[in-house]
Amino acid sequence: VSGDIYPKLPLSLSEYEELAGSVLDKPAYDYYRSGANDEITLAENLQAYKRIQLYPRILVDVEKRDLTTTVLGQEISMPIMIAPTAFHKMACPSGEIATAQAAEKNQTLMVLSSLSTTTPEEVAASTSGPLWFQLYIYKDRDLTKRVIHRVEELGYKALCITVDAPLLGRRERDVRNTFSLPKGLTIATVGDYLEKAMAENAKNSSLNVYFTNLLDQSVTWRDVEWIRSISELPIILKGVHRTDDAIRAVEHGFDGIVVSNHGGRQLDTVPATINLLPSISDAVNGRLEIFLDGGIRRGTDVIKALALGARAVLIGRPILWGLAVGGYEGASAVLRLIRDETDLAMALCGISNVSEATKDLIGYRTA
Ligand code: FNR
Ligand code: LAC
Repeated sequence: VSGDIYPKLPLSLSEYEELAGSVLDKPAYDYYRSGANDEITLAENLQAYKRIQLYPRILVDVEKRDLTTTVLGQEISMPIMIAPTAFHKMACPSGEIATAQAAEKNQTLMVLSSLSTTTPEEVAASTSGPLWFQLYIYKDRDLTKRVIHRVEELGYKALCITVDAPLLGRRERDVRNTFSLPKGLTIATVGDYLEKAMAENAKNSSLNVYFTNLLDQSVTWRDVEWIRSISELPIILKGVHRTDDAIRAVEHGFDGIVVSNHGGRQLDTVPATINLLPSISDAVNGRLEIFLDGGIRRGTDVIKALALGARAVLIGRPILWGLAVGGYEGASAVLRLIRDETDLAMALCGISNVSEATKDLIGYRTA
């Protein structure tokens, strides 16, 4: 019997990417997949996991496995969350609502991007699952404050301030495509603010205009302190690369950090996040929660990140591939797939609980 008569459901997150590439418009696919410049970090985020080896424990009772964990006190069914990514309506018509509902279905948490194509109100109304809000700091501090208070009132449970993007990295495909939001879509959080900025636009991508015109390139630790002073919400800094910055985040009393290089989209040639994690984890020594994103594509990647000190990981692009392939169903299937892979990897590692993923499971391939 020919295999062709069976529907070919993707079997891995990378097969979701392949399929997404065949259904998305080129500018959208390029925007989603690109990294900055030579895309060295983009590749490195994936390669690094291939150099890390696992040393499973034998003869452990793994009949019952528990993937649940907590992030900033919030229980989730697995140590995998949805990273904030822009413009979900480019992937499917219901956009961020499909994503939020996929998160809820899989009992995990979504971080809504500041560059959402759906308002934070609509997203909050569409789910009873936990949401965090990813914040970019605008030059206009009143606008910043209004956004924070809006999401606070809507019940978002934490602010995730992205600190690796004073300007946008240069993704050369987007420049070539003069990437901009397709007609009819807006950055729903700020609405007409963007339209004004775009009116002054010449070429380039509207996204670059957004960054350069609206976002504040002068942001320092003082400004994130200011945000803490005006909000009751826990605050996480996303985009930490260095141990000294991680320690500073502890000293400033922040609740968490995301070890992240923005999926290789900002400064090219920074290391894979998984390689930064061990020393950051040692330096922080449990004083705040450490999350990690960038290149997580397999259940074994999740185990490696946990073993090296992450409390949970986030996935970015794979959710977009799921949305492109099948909207809510596709994003749900992606979460389910990585969950199942993680569960199987746990069993095969000889661990029955996420807290048992410890450093002794890890080795490094030298060649
Ligand atoms: C992002 N990322 C991102 N981060 C953020 O803080 N705010 C944002 O609006 C976006 N937008 C965005 C769009 C797209 C298309 C991508 C691919 C990424 C970065 C994101 O949160 C995360 O750090 C990476 O996506 C993680 O890497 P992987 O899982 O995509 O390899
Ligand atoms: C990006 C911005 C929006 O990575 O964070 O495209």
